[in-house]
Amino acid sequence: FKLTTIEENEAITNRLLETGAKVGADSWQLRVKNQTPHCKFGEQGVCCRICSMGPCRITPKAPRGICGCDAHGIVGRNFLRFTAGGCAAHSDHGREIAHTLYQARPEGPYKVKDPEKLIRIAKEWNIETEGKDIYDLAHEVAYVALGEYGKIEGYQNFTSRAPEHTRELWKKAEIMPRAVDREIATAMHMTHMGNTSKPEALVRQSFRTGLSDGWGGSMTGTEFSDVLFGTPTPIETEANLGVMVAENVNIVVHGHDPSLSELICEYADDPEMIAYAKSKGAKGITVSGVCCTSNEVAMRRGIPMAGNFLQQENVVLTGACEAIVVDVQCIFPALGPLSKCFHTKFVTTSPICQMPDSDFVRFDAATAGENAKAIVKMAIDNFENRNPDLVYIPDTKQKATVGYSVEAIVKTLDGVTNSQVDETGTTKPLLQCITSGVIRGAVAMVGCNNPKIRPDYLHVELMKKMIANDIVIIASGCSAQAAAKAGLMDKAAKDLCGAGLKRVCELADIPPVLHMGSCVDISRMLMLAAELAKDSGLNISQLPVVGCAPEWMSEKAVSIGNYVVSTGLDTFLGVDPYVSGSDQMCELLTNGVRDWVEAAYTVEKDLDKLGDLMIERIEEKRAALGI
Ligand code: NFS
Ligand code: SF4
Repeated sequence: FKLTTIEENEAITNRLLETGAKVGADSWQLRVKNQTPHCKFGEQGVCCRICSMGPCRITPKAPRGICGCDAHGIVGRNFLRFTAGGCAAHSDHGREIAHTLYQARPEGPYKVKDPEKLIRIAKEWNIETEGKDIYDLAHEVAYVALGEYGKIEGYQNFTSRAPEHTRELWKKAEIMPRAVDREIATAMHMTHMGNTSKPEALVRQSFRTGLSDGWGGSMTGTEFSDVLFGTPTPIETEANLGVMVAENVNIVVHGHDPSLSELICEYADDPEMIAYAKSKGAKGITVSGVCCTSNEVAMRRGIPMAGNFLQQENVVLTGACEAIVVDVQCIFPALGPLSKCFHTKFVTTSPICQMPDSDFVRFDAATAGENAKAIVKMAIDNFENRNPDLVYIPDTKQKATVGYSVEAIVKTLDGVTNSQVDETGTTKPLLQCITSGVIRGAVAMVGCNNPKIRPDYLHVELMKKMIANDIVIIASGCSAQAAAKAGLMDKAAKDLCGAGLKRVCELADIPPVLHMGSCVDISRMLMLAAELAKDSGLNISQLPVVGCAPEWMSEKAVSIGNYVVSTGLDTFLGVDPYVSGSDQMCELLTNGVRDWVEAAYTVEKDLDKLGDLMIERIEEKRAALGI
C-alpha cells in the first residue's frame, strides 16, 4: 500500500496543463500569477465600499473612512458580510432540498428513501405521525422546514438537538439563531452604512448567523437529503482523475445539490441509456464527481470522486469529458471558456448559477426526470465529437471506503469495545476508545483548496500527522476528497496510524479518515459532538475534539467556522479570514469569544505549528479531564 503523493498529483496536473497550452486554454495556475500580489487592503480586510462616499481604505495616515468608521468596524462588517454570504448559500441549498421533499411522490422521481428519519424529525418537531401516509407526512414536515427560514418567533427547531449547556451559552451570549432569513437580513442591515461599527456586536451577529446555518439551513440540507436519498452507510468507491474511463461517455457532476446529481446517476445507469451509449461507439457511461455534489453521490451510491475544488479544470483538460454538469456553488466561471477549447458540454442547471458559455437546462423538481434524461443523452451524443489526440486520463486513483454518517459511525463502532449491550446504539463505545486513550481525540478536517496553499498539501500532511498520533479524522468537503485521492480512506491506511488507532481500525474495519460527506454535512459533525457530550455527561468544549480548515477559501467556510466555534469546538485555520487589519477583531476571534462559547479560532499558516497546536489542544483537554 502506497499513498499518492502531492508530487505525483502535481505531475499529473502539469501534464494536463500541457494539453491546455496546446488548445490555448487558460487555467487557475495562470490566473493566480496575474492576480499576484493581491491587494493589501483587501487582504487585511480594511477596504470598505458599502457606500458611495468610498471606497475607503485604512492606512496609518488615514485611520478612518469618510463616515469616521475605523479599521475595527470595517474589518468587523466585512467579516459579518462574508458570513452572511456563506450562510445564505448553505441555507438556500437546504431550502432547495426541503422544497424537493415537498414535491416527493410515491411514483417519483423523488421518493422518501428513509422514512424512519422522517418520522424521527417529525416527532422532534411535535408533528403528529400516527396513522399518516408517509408522503403526507413528508409534505407536512417539509412545509414546516421551509417555514423555519422565515419563522416569526422562536429559534431554529434543530437547536433542540444541542446539549442544554450549549443552548444556555447561546442564550446568554444572545446568539441563539432565529429564522435563517432573518439572521442573514439582520447581518446585511447591521452592516449597512451608518449602522453597527462595534466589533463585539458584529462578531456576535456573525456567530448567530453561522449558527442559523449549522443548526438550521445546513442541517436541513443534510437531514432531508438523507430522507430523500437515503442515510449513508459504508460503501466502497475510488478517487482521483483515474476514475474517468477513456472508452466510456464521461459525465462529471459538480456543485452541491444532490437533487440533480442523484437523477443523473440514475439515468446514466438505465439500460436504455447504456445501450444508446453503445450505439454511439462508447463502451458504457461513467459518472464521476467534483466538489460536494460528488461527496453526496459518493456517500450514497459509491460514485467515484474525480477530484476536488482545484481539479475542476483538470477533468475538462483530460479531453475525455463529454459533459460537466453543475448545479450551484464553487463552480469556476472558467469552465465556460475552457469547455469551448474541447468538445465538452458545460451544462448549468440552476437559476442561482448562470454562466456565459454554458448550455442552460433549467432543472426543476417537477420536470427533473426529463431534464436529467436530456442531459445524459446530450453527453452521449457528444461522445463522437471527442478529439482523440487530446485525450489523456492519468491512471492514478485510490480505493476509498466512504459513507460515515453519524448513524453509520455509531453502528460501526458498536462492535469495538466490550461495552454493555445496553450501550450499543450510542456513542459510548467511541467514548470508551477515547477515555482509555486508545484514540487520543478527533479532528474534524474540512473545507476547500486555495491556491495560496499547495493543493491538498496541508489537508494530507495534517491528517498523516494526526493519525500517526492516534487522533482519528472525520472529514468532509474537499478535505475529504484530498484524503481519498491520497489513499487515506483506504482501510490499508491503518498502517500509517499509531498503535491505538490502528487497533480500532482493525477491530471496526474502518479507514483512519472517515468521510462524513459534503460541507453541509458538517452538521453531521455537530450532531456527533452533541451526542458525544450527552452520552459522556461532558460539555462539547470539554471533548478532545477540534475543527480544522487548513486550505479554506469560500464564504461558506467562514460561516462554518463560526458555527463550529460557537458550538464549543476550537477551530484551526491555515488561511486568514481578512481580519489581520484589526487587532480588536483578531483578539475577539482568537480569544475573547471563548468567554461566550468556550472555544475560539487559531490562525496558523505553518504546517508543523498548526499540527502541533491541534495535538496540544487535544492533550490539554484530556489532561483537564484526567484521562
Ligand atoms: Ni465546501 Fe463544497 Fe469544496 Fe470548499 Fe466548495 S466544494 S461546500 S466550499 S471548495 S469544501
Ligand atoms: Fe467609507 Fe464609511 Fe462609506 Fe465605508 S461606510 S465606504 S468607511 S464612508
